[in-house]
Amino acid sequence: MIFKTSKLTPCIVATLSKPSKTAGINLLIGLMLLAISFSGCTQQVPPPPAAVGPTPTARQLEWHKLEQYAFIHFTTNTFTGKEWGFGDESPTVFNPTNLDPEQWAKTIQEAGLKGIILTCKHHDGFCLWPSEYTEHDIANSPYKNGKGNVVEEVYQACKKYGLKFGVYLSPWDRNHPDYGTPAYVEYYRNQLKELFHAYGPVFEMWFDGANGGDGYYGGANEKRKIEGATYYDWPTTLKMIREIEPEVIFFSDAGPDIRWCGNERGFVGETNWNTISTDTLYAGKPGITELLNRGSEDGTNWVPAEVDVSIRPGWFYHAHEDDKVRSAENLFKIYLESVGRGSNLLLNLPPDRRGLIHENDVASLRKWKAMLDEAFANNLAANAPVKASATRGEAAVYGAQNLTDSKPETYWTTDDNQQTAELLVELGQEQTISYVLLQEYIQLGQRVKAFSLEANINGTWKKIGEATTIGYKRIVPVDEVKTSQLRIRILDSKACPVLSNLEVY
Ligand code: FUL
Repeated sequence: MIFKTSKLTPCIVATLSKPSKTAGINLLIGLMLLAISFSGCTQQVPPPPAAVGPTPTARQLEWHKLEQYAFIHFTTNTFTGKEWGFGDESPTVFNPTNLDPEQWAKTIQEAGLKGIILTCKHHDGFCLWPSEYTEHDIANSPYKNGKGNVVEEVYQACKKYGLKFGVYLSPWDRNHPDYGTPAYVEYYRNQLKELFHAYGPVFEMWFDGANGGDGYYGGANEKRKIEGATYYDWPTTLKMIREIEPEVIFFSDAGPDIRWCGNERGFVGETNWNTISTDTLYAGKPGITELLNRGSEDGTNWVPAEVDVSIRPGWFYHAHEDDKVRSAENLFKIYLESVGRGSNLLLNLPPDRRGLIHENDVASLRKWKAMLDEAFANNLAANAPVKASATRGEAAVYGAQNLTDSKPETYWTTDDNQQTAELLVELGQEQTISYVLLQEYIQLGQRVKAFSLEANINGTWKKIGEATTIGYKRIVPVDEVKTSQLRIRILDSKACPVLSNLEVY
């Protein structure tokens, strides 16, 4: 493979130079253009590659950048020991003795997580804010003598610690007498309006397809089945919310903005396409977990996966699980298999009966953060020279140097007909490497299907890692080696590869 450097640099300088505010610089640019035209520089920089398949919306792009944030499961279940409250729990059981959402926010912020999604209402129907539309809420609890509002407190704590705020409002409501009828959908929409008018911006709204059937339902104590595909009339509900909060990201199994990863164990597929075809999907549809976990290469919609997982076996706090908190090592593995495979991580941290994130959870989070900071402290490829076997139009604007310039808006790409290529990275001196991080310029679609990584060990290229898809981000743990040269081989791609970033640790 021959590694070429660009021969069009002067033309590109002229093409890329922005008009300057100062006359002196204007004159300089004028002189350069004149010199270039005299030197016979006639070659044109080719236009960027056309997008391939679906591409992310602006709000999805912003969501990708968050990478990881926290889930908070907190309700009457915390006090009854249940995971799914039946809906007949008295609001009087909700009585945290030392509730401190600022402790949650501080812990979460220090762990490097970027936001909180709060269970404003779980399946039991109990509302953490005083809702105008039900008596099954915090106003009828002893907390602050019925004057409390946990949603408000969490919202304010998020603001204070620079975190995004998100809403989980369970569609399945085992308390409400009207559940299963159109009147309940009206109730659900009223509550959404209540929340979205009171709090904003809301970065994400989370709703799931869980429906176990039986419940209290205002005393009926019976099983109620709904038609998952149609009952909630989601398009109308989502349109209503978007009018109040245009930038909100909607999560559900099937999107529309982001999808479930198909399990609650903390990983997305080794192959992870951001695309699926949503036309036949709906939240709670049986038999779709594998599809959600991997996405589909030829999917017609950009619906990236979110990995939701709890730091404990349950979603809610149970004292008997205090010694079952995930270790920092386990959280690190989850990070690599979620964020490291191009998904976002939604890590659940359930507050205890005091209303605090338990000491054991805090200790694990701190250790995990320290592990992440250590593993990804020193990017050995920052500003490293990179040569590509091919560059689009041989133009520097598309050159491999863009991979190590720390600018997410620049990228390396090849001519359209090229679906394989190689990149040679000079690390300068022998370095021990453990991880290679790659990012595609997903504004032009997800492309790469397979790649391998090789290290030059005493003049011989040794394969140290391989993976399939890249997407927003891919972190490949490689066989630890000492090397000064790394080779990235793009083995297959839907169309010409377009990569924006390369880091080595
Ligand atoms: C599921 C729910 O049934 C669980 O209780 C939990 O809230 C989890 C995040 O989503 O669908």
